[in-house]
Amino acid sequence: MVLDLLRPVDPVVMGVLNVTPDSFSDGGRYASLDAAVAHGVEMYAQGANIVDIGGESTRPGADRVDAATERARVLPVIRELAAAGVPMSIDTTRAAVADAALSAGATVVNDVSGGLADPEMARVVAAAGCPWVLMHWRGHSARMRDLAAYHDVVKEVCAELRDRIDDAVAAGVAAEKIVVDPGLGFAKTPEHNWLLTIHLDQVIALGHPVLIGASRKSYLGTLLADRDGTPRPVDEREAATLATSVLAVAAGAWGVRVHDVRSSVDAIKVWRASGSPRLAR
Ligand code: PMM
Repeated sequence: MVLDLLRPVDPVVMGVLNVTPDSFSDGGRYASLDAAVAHGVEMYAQGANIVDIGGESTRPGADRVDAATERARVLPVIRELAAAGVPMSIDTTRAAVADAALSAGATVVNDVSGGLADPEMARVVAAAGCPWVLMHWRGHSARMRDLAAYHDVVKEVCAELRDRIDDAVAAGVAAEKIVVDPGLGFAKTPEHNWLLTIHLDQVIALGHPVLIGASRKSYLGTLLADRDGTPRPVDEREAATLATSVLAVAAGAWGVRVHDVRSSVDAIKVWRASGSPRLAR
């Protein structure tokens, strides 16, 4: 299953399930166990290849929660979704949370810090032998806005991702288990996000599957602002999100991380049916 996930015939759709009171788009919606499990099952039924479970908000400016709180949020959901046969990744920067989540039934670690936040993470992932999503990151959410300074954002993001890959491999993680993600919205201005989108080929040239997380992010709200300059609300960015999904997979991304699974799955099916080449991996 895990190897299939890393060598897909079709692009991978990762459905977002934040079990948090304060995530920017779905915060509070799936805070109860029943609601979270039902939503995970629903996304899987809609065609998600994997459901990404997060217990700590990474929205810009968010405060951290402690590890015990994060664990208590995600583990019951992971246990129930594992029993229901739903493949899951754990969205965490903490090795102890990742370790517990893998024991509870998650099979992939999605680390928005790319291994930087917790020096123990590489050891946990290497021991588990599981896929590891390394996202480009420069610091925790509270400081993120101050860290969005680049001379050449595409070159710097690629170089920093290369360092993350090299560190992971040096720590014993198999190179073929590594997925990279340019981290749209993380220490990035809207312009940085668009430059990374335009030059996605350079991220792909790192030689690893590339995951893109554009779903409902604030740069889409900025793009879609009304005549007064008021950003489009979070839950009205879906059409723009599915456009980003199609653009990402057409450019060669391995997968997309989205809140509304059905619309991206449908859009990717249209892209495939219209003669797009199979991913050559
Ligand atoms: N974005 C968020 C959280 N986790 N993980 C990866 N790999 N890539 C992302 O872009 C990403 C992520 C923030 O979005 P959310 O608050 O809606 O989960």
